[in-house]
Amino acid sequence: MGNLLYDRLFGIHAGKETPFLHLPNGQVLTHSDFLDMASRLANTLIGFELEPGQRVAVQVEKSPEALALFAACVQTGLVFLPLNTAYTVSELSYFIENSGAALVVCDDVNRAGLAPAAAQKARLETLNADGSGSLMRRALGMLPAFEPVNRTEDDLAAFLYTSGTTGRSKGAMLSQANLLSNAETLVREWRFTDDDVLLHALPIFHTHGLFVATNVVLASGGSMIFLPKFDLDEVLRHLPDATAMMGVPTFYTRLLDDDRFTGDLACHMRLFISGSAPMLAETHQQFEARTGHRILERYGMTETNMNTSNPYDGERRAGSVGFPLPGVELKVTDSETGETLPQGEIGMIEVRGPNVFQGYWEMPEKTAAELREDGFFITGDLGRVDADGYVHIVGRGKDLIISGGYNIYPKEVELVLDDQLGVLESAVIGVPHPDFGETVLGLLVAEPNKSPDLEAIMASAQTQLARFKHPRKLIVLNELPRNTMGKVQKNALREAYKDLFTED
Ligand code: MCA
Ligand code: AMP
Repeated sequence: MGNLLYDRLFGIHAGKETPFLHLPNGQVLTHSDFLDMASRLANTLIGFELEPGQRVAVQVEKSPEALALFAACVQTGLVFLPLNTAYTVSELSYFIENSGAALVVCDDVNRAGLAPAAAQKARLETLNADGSGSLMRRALGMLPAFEPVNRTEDDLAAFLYTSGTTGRSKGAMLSQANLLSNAETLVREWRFTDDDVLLHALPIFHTHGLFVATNVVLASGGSMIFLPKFDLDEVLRHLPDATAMMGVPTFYTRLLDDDRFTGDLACHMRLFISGSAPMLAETHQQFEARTGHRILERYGMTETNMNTSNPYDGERRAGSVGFPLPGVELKVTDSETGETLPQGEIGMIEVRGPNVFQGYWEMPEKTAAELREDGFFITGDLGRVDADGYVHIVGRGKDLIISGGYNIYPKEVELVLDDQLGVLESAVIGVPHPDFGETVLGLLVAEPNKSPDLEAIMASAQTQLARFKHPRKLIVLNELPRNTMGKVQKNALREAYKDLFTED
């Protein structure tokens, strides 16, 4: 039967002494070095007597070892569950519990905090940014060879948690075929080859940095300049050695805000790709004026990997996310009836294809609400298809904020704010922000004759919510605007505060 995902992403590089990871300290790991590391880890995982299909929850800093752990999970048939390093212990406890993870891997500094959550059922190992920790200590004593466990294409390879409108995160189940089909399509569409060197400054706990960036490089046999995070100085320093870069719009606006980012510095590059959040047409135009490059914008989701992309050869249209990828069907429907709308009209974007996930872990009702029986996934994004077939995202049917490429569901933040002393109710909205695109604004109504302590509220939010979800500002209002049905009019609030962070 074999293990196709392993074979096509990793196995094909066995024995290859060409570079895979260029690290900022000058060290280079070849494909062969990387596979040795992955195999040692695979032997370690098997030694823990884990069974294929069990989940491995991983909250660690970006490192070659962290990436090798993904490869080791594919090799052993374990389901890789990467988690944002910004998540608090309270958020992590939910993911560990909900996924029923059999193994939790975290940084040594978080070990004590996570021990109670893991204690019930999961084994706890550590992996630190420098590769130290209990997991690699064990792996170093293992053989650098491992025969991949048999898996079918429908077997699960990863869970990625994505928040929901009710405030409860859902585990999106991704199969081997979901990941592989998308990676191979993107290699072809974006013309990646083994000559490419990708400047990789994204986190590797989300679709963008892991399944788009890393898998595309693995499937094409190229290499990556593997930076721990987006640091402007480091990105500028390494740009001359790269051929391609992928990033969220914030990467591009930060580059444009710096005079050191010149046309000369970018002229040798083959490709700049943007996604995860809307890129302003203005950014697209400024980038072209500065560098002569038209950024290639694409559109995806955790549940679907990539759905659409601007063309490599044809016109890359500012403000558009391009065409459906080969194999992906896209339609625009009436949100109420589900009927397909005439071309050009705005409606709900739905997609179907080998990229679409298998459902939400142990949430059949939520799966049924978003994934139709005929295979179309209801994205929650509102869009239209123009006369030339380009897809435009014009808004969101879901109450979602995207800050610097990270998603925040207002409900989750509202639940925390509503709980605070002196707070009667709250509304959380996204407002424009010059650096992050959007940012979180919390609007509070006080209980009668109370004045909430805003500093204490922020401090309390810190213990419960990841930093990127924190309201950048809290404002106390007399009341929230409501429609005749009693529903809070978030559009009116967004309009009222739209200039809060963008006015000079
Ligand atoms: C960091 N902070 C943030 C964010 N990132 N706050 C809001 N939104 C954020 N995105 C916090 C920091 O903790 C810090 O807190 C303060 O804001 C300022 O940090 P700064 O140094 O400016 O931030 P940074 O560390 O430079 O990070 C900004 C970033 C990063 C480079 C834009 O957020 C990033 O790499 N984003 C990429 C996210 C991504 O990969 N998304 C893909 C999701 P304090 O002030 O307290 O120190 S996958 C997806 O969406 C789909 C599938 C798709 O289509 O790709
Ligand atoms: P996530 O849940 O992190 O996978 O985020 C997916 C969401 O990000 C999509 O549903 C869109 O709302 C948004 N998104 C991703 N790429 C783009 C893009 N190029 N333009 C606009 N929105 C995007």
